[in-house]
Amino acid sequence: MELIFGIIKLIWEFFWAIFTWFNPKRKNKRPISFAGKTCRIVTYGLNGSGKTTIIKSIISQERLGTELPTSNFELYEGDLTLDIGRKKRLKVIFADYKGEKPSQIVFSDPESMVAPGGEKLINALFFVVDVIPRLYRKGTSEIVQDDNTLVQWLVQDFIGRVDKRVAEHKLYITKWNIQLLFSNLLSRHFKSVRLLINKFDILEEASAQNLIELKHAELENFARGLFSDLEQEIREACMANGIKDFAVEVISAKKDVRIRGMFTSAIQTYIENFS
Ligand SMILES: Nc1nc2c(ncn2[C@@H]2O[C@H](COP(=O)(O)OP(=O)(O)OP(=O)(O)O)[C@@H](O)[C@H]2O)c(=O)[nH]1
Ligand SMILES: [Mg+2]
Repeated sequence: MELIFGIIKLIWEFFWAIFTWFNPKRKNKRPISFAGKTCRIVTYGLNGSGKTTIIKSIISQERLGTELPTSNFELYEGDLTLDIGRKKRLKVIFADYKGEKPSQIVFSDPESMVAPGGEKLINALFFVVDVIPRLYRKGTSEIVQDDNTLVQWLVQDFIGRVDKRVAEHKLYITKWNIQLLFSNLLSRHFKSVRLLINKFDILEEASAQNLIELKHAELENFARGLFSDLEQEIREACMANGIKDFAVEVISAKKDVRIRGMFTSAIQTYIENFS
């Protein structure tokens, strides 16, 4: 039975190829067929930068408890419906490395990210940075959840605290770490890289309350400017490794701002492979 279906599929592909060859205008209308395909994404960034929040806001799904090869990372899996002209379903797997030791990402390859022969299957890499660290209530291990408290804390010494956090990211995501990461993830599947500047809502809130001198229209440039040298390092690494799809996005994972658009753009190259 499978053989018959295989032959029918081949015949169909053959005639479709001839049809589209003589009808270039119709070529773009061919349905995208990545049913059964899986997009694999790795997140990389300092602890507290928002990697898990970004993943959860994309897939809106609780953590899978089934595949945890080591304690270094967690895997999240989701079936997404994308609106790309027409609605399409896609499976996505995120490898969420805890932002403690860069070596974890290099030496720990979950099975679902590697083909049986050892070929890496990762399609995209998200670097995640932010402007404010995870805060704990004084003298406790209780995490501050209230965003207004975060805003108030940040504006007490806005430039000093933002600069300190940005410097931490730059110590964590160095030119050499980027190279190490790329050499570890590189394969014919690896096509897209993003630098995600997260927690933009904190800057927006500080500006809205007139707690900082930046106007709303200036905020995005300000956020990008903080990481411009990191952006350049990543861009150069992409060029050196033949990765054409690199972009910077200023987002707010917790508020689900620009997340879906960012994600759709980040997997566009992956989707095109199946067009
Ligand atoms: N205000 C605000 N807070 C955010 C945003 N994204 C994440 N957070 C908060 O930042 C903290 C850290 O987020 P996580 O998603 O746990 O960060 P992580 O990068 O996974 O951290 P590790 O697992 O320790 O590496 C949490 O308290 C989140 O609620 C955001 O866009 N805005
Ligand atoms: Mg996390």
